[in-house]
Amino acid sequence: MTLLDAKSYVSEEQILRHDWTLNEVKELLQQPLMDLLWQAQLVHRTANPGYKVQLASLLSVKTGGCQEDCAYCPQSIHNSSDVSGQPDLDVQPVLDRAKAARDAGADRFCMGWAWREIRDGQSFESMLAMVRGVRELGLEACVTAGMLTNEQASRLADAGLTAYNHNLDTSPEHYEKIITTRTYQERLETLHRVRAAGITICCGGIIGMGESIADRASLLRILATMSPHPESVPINSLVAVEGTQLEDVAAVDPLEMVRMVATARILMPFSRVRLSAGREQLGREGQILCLQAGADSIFYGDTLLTTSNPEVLADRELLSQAGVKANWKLSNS
Ligand code: SAM
Ligand code: DTB
Ligand code: SF4
Repeated sequence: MTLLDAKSYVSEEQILRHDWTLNEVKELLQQPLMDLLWQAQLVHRTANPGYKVQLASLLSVKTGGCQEDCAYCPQSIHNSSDVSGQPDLDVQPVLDRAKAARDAGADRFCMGWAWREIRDGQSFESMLAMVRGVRELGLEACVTAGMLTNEQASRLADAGLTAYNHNLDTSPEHYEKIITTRTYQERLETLHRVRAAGITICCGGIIGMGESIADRASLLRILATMSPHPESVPINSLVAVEGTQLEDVAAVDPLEMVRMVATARILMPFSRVRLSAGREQLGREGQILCLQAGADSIFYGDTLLTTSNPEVLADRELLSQAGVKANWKLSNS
């Protein structure tokens, strides 16, 4: 065992818990940064040896025109930045994009539909065909498309869906300031349906929407007391898009993202913590600190759903500067 082997300090049994209290989470979030980073490192290196970062590519299949009133979202019809106008993508172009993402080194392909809920019919049949096609390419497949029924969840599971993304976004206390057309409880019920169908859960939130530290802790506590933990936890920082209700909200300090990622890592040691929207505002050092704090996935490709994300070459450079392994290295080193 080497001097730097974290296993000499903590064991797997010690770090996996589902009974976190709000105060514990608040204390973790607010402790001196160096202590937080040290603790996150110990947990991360114990739970996820090898420091591998998963590259996930994202594609918006159905863009804009969404009935929900999420204050942050450019795809909501309630916001003046509604970005509708493009027709929904067909199955083959989506699979072509998935193949291109795989060839560039991604091993997860995430597809988004700006819907309040999935409806049965041609669009859902296409979604199932996309999931099957993405899986046949050897990629993990993730879908985010709002609420769903038990039957839809089980058909998605049969199609081979790896994960369903449905975020809680913020704390229950802050939630009504952000979304009024769908309740927190409905979100939790959707997550239960996904879990019951045997699909893994991708569930996280957004910081920088005017919430307090207690709100952040409250969101993290809800995620970390789920049993099992969500397998995937996206941490977004608000991309303040013109025309949305949150367009004028000031950008979060990059260290706030570092704290959020580190705390998520400590609370959910074995989950994939995804450094998601808002990386362009973080800068190189901010992103590297997030990777050090335990983020082990990024969205890879120059567009998220409707907003921009760092260029592929910039991300390869970033990971190599951080000394972190990702798939593209296999074919490029
Ligand atoms: N309509 C589906 C839903 O909300 O369940 C799926 C798509 S929705 C765009 C997926 C997630 O993207 C949201 O839950 C939110 O967390 C995140 N998101 C959307 N707009 C964002 C923004 N401007 N900044 C940061 N995250 C954002
Ligand atoms: C998640 O939590 N973040 C991604 C993914 N899940 C679907 C989406 C971020 C969207 C950012 C705003 C946009 O590009 O429209
Ligand atoms: Fe619709 Fe999802 Fe955007 Fe909310 S976040 S407005 S549900 S697309």
